[in-house]
Amino acid sequence: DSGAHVPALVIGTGYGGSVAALRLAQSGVDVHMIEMGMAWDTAGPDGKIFSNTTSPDSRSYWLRTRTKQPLSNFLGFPIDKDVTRSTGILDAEEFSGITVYQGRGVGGGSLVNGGMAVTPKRENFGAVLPSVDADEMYGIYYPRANAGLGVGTIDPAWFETAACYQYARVGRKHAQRAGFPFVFVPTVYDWDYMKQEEAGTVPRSALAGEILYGNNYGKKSLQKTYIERIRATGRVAISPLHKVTSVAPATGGGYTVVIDQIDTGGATTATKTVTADRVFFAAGSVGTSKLLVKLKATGALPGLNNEIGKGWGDNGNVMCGRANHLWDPTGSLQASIPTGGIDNWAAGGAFAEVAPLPTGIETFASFYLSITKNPNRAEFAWNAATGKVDLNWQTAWKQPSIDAARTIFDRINQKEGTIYRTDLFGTYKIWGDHLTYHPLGGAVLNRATDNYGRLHGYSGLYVIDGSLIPGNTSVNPFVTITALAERNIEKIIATDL
Ligand code: FAE
Repeated sequence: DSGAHVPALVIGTGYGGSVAALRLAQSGVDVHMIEMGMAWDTAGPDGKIFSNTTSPDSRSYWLRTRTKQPLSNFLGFPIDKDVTRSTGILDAEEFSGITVYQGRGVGGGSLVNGGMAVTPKRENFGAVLPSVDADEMYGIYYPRANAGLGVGTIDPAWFETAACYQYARVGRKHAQRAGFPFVFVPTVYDWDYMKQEEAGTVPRSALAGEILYGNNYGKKSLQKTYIERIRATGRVAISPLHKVTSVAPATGGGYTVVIDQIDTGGATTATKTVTADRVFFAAGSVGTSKLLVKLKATGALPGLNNEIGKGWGDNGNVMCGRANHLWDPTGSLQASIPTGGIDNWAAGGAFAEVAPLPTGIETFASFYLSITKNPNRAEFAWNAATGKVDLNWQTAWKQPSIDAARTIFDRINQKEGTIYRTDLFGTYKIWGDHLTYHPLGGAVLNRATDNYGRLHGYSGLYVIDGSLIPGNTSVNPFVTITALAERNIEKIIATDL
């Protein structure tokens, strides 16, 4: 309520925010979490909380009148369709040179993501977070994060026979024939549930293609892990459909936080002001960066340093498809949770996940999301004329990612005598180089903040999400975001409270 005072306010309910809220509450601190998206705890008219990938409705996109699917075309035809504008689950946020996909709602990105839960190889960690003690991370915080998230690996015997992973077995065969190691990718899917999905004894979610607009059953999103434990503490209030617009020092100590309550059409219905002793920025790389850049430029937090908004990267995301021969079908039933990848990081700077194309029909296509070593970094800046924050990423900056991905797929195509698909991202376009699922950076650890996420210039203000990570993690990022948050909040609780 307006006028309230809270000891700790957390902006956002994704990985960083959930770790912060849980550990603060467990140490006896009352916490209020503010989330701009919906609660996602109530079934719609079809009896399900989330809408299906093949029939997106008002629940699917964040304030859009038309879907903006990552794969925009199929066999040359555009596949986007009109939807009712609402505070849906997937935000396709457009900046000048890149579309950044993000989850909206209680659970943040865990609501929409592929569930791939990957710890970087230790030899790569020095480049991921150079100022962080690797022994501590691999000895304590990565294990803690993996346990808290419920990470598990597919039963290798089941993988060999399950029809829904034929696409992954074909991906493995092609990788290995070209001389690349294929590795299983751990996930947060409930593998016993998926076995039952395949057996037809439970309602399907991964096997019904559910992913981008939410997963109704088998995926352990944060709602089923950290947030369930947060609720059990009884010390945390969560306010969905509330958006933080300002944080500024309060007279008499602490911070004044301004919050817009919005309706499902996106309109502001009330503006509330609360004070908080401590504020944790966990609005995601884009959300936190946009807030901090605006607050620094407009005079609410003028003492933030010049690293704010800098060091942003796309984790080198690039997608592509290959056209297989008719003797290499990838299956009409494809599990939406990828479970294997091709590792050419050391030699070629690319880690390619073998991804599903869950269209329900045989496509003879292999599809991949590659994470690549891309050195380009963009910067967020306040645009006084529009009253918005811009990002100066350029489309051409994906070229190093394309080059890295080609170290894998040119060789596979040569070996198999196959070609790239050109119909998935437009007409005659091979590379999905217009987007990222993995925004990282903008308030980088040990630059915009100290080595534990304390913002320089303001005691009691912290960053605890993907904006701390300088642009690249060599694998999918959420385990690293969670582990870093576990490390930082432990130090903050021990020394600041
Ligand atoms: P995040 O989870 O984005 O949470 C931030 C929250 O803050 C969101 O709920 C926002 O709605 C909320 N928020 C933003 N601004 C405000 C504001 N002003 N006031 C109140 N609330 C606000 O941040 N990663 C993997 O590791 N494996 C995968 O398989 C994978 N697949 C992905 C697939 C898709 C389609 C997408 C979009 C992402 C995927 N990711 C994956 C990335 C992963 O979900 C992402 O790195 C994390 O969710 C980022 O965590 P944060 O805590 O930084």
